[in-house]
Amino acid sequence: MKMLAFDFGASSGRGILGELRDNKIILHEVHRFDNEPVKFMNHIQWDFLRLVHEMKTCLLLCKVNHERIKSIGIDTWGVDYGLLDGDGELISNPFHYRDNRTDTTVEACFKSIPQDELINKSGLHCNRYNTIYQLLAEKYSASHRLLHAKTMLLMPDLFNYALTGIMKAEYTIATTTQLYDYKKDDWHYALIKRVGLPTGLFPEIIHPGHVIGPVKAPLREELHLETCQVVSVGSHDTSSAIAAVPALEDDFIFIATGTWVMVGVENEELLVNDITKAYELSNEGGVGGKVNLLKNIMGLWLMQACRRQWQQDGHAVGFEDMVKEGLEATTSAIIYPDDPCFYAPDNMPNKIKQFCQDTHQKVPETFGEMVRVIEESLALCIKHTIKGIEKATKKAYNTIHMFGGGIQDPLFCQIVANATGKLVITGPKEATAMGNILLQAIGLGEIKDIKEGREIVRHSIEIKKYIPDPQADFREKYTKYLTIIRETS
Ligand code: LRH
Repeated sequence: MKMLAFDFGASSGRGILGELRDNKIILHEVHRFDNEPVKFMNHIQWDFLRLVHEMKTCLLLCKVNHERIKSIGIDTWGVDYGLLDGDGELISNPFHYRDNRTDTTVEACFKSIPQDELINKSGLHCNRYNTIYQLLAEKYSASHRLLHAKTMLLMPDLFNYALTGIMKAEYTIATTTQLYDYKKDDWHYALIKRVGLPTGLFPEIIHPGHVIGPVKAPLREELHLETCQVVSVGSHDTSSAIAAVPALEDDFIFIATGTWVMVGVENEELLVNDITKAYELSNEGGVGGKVNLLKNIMGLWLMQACRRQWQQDGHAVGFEDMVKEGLEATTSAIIYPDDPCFYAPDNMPNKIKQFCQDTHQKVPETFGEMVRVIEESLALCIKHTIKGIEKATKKAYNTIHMFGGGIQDPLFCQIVANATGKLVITGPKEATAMGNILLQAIGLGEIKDIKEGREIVRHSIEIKKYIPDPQADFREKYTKYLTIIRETS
């Protein structure tokens, strides 16, 4: 019997079967699908029913292949949610965090609670996409969805509900809302009241490794499934991925790479001070009782959005071509990857060119130069964030563990090693699915804890090392990066 991980990312999703055998974790991808948001009437929303359909397709594929599933775990990207009415029906498709409805609600929120106090209370940097600002957008919207809403379920909780009919809020994903109270391990009801949101919306919080309940009977009958339990994992994809870091040591820097790049460390508890605020660090719920101190950086989204634009312009360019061209190119230009101008999906190459022009730099012209600008700027942002983390935690870290889809780009891994001057250890590529499976195994009592899980990962994957190239000198570029962030913020 195997465990099934559903890992929904912001551009694609996967259903992956996993099993533990001979102290190894073995994964088998059953189904991969696109997760394309839909722009309709000026808003960007997720096609939730399509995603449920993909989940059912995956379960049917398992059936056809005679796979027996003992449990299912679901993880997704952070912050987004669906609202359910009193009958438990979904009121609308969930909105995409890149939708522009939070353009004004961040400032509106700070009128109820000053930014600094909000950070102190929630432990999170005020990212414009956090759930709190999205819920405030609901409150001010003429659609009055909040008036009809009885329950808010974050995306993984919504999928768990679709499978089991049970409404719970998993801890790691709840912490991405900016409405969670670390002191009480509960929703921050005082904060919720203070910003004028209904306190009844928020379901009971559960932790990773908790058996939520069986797949509900009608769905089992529809799909001819045997009884199978749904287990809460690190429902926030970042937290599941960190569970699968093949680290021996307790103190390491992690870099989760994908649409977003998350750079951080695992701490025992919440850490909020002037340094964490200056470096825009957030405390997000981790697995095994940890709190991840990290910065969410715009990430490979910049590459994905460039590629989309180039394809629309008639160039059949794939990621491998981009990496190849980047290897051969050089650039002196640098962007601040987290600049708000790069947030929305429209014409990314033009926006990057505009940024370089506005900051009086040489504008990248070729695909290769563009790739260099993106990857070197991301690496400099990572370097800066690590400096902030080291100052905030008063620790020095020697090793970086890098995992997720971005490690398929050796150019990026080497640039990160060169820019930070630290050893970069890569793997696993499918860290999120692996962490998801490990947390199911913990929930089912098959392995003891995260430490044991990480040892299993070490036995199971090929680890690659990138040593900083002593010839690569990023000092001048880092000074330029610091000037750019000063001038553009
Ligand atoms: C990465 C991620 C990140 C942010 C974003 C919206 O997948 O979860 O941590 O919350 O999605």
